[in-house]
Amino acid sequence: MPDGAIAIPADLRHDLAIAAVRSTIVDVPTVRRHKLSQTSVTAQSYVIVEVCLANGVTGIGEAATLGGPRWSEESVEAIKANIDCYLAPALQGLTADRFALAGARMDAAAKRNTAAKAALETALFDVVGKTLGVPAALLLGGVVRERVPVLWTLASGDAGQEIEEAECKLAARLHDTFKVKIGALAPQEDLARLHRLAKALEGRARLIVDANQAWDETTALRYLPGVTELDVRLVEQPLPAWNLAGMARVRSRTTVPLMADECAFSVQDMAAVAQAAAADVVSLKLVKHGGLLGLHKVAAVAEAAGIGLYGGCLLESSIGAAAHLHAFAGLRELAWGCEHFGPQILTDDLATEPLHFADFHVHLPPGPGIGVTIDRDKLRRFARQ
Ligand code: MUC
Ligand code: MG
Repeated sequence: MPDGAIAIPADLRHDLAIAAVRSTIVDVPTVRRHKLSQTSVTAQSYVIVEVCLANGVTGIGEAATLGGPRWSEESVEAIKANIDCYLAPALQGLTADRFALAGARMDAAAKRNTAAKAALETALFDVVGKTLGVPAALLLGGVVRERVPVLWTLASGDAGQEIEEAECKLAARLHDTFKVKIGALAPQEDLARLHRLAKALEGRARLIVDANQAWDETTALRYLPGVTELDVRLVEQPLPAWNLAGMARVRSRTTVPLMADECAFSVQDMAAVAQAAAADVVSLKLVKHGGLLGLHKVAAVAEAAGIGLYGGCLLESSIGAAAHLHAFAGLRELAWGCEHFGPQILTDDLATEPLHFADFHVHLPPGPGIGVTIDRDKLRRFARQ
């Protein structure tokens, strides 16, 4: 038995031996163009990771991207190459239950590459959960919540279309909070667009905005008072990720809470955001924190600094969204809800059973592991040739 291994029954240790790792790039169309300040997509590309054990059980994970290497530096082509050439080989000889050791081995094999690492760690939690018959959330410490309020993102850039879309989501009781992507238009155009949305939805829905790093400090100080007047509840990453001092100065001069997204990947990043007093809330995402364990560590650093928690996404399919819900399930607080609308913006689902959205919440999928199963026909259909 490897040194330091805990004494689990020999047959289970054999069962949990990692036999193979497979990675597949998939491209799934979206129902409409999704525009951010620095990219725009009409399809979502993921790397689906499968970890196969000696006992024949397979676990799944998903690495999401948004517009190739434009939201962050990872692209599906690079994610697949680094999984196949560096990260999967680093797991050789391990049993799938060695989550923390797997993370250490992957960190030794590759710097950052957090989306790739998160997909592999998710697959480990999924395959161990499916082998033991327990949910991943239980392996992480147990479930505090079985459902999370979930918002929808308005990102066509056309206020008329966005009002119509929001009305449909409200009528279906799917979403009553909307995140508006700003920064692709000139600030005054975005403010006019926000004004139309706020007026149309007044009293029936809440708005937050995400500039995806598009504004500089002067622009933020000039236009945030107008955003605040429209009762926008949260402003996400208005400044570039490197500018924590600027975020802190903007935060000290406006009343709307700021949320850290692209500036908060590692626990060290989170500590720096706290140290700089640069944000009131942080967006938690597996693609940033390298896995479920890393997400919980970043959440702990934020909690220690009195920074609120928000369940972020990168337009994951039901596979990646389920993984997030298992990570979010055990957080003591998740005061700002989540944004896992991804399965609904895709034209098709990669899981055999789509996630359950009802009463403005998304529900933790029941069942072992991450609670969902890959639909092999869809995996073949959307696999990149
Ligand atoms: C981001 O920056 O938040 C999350 C929702 C969305 O529309 O874009 C993503 C990325
Ligand atoms: Mg964001």
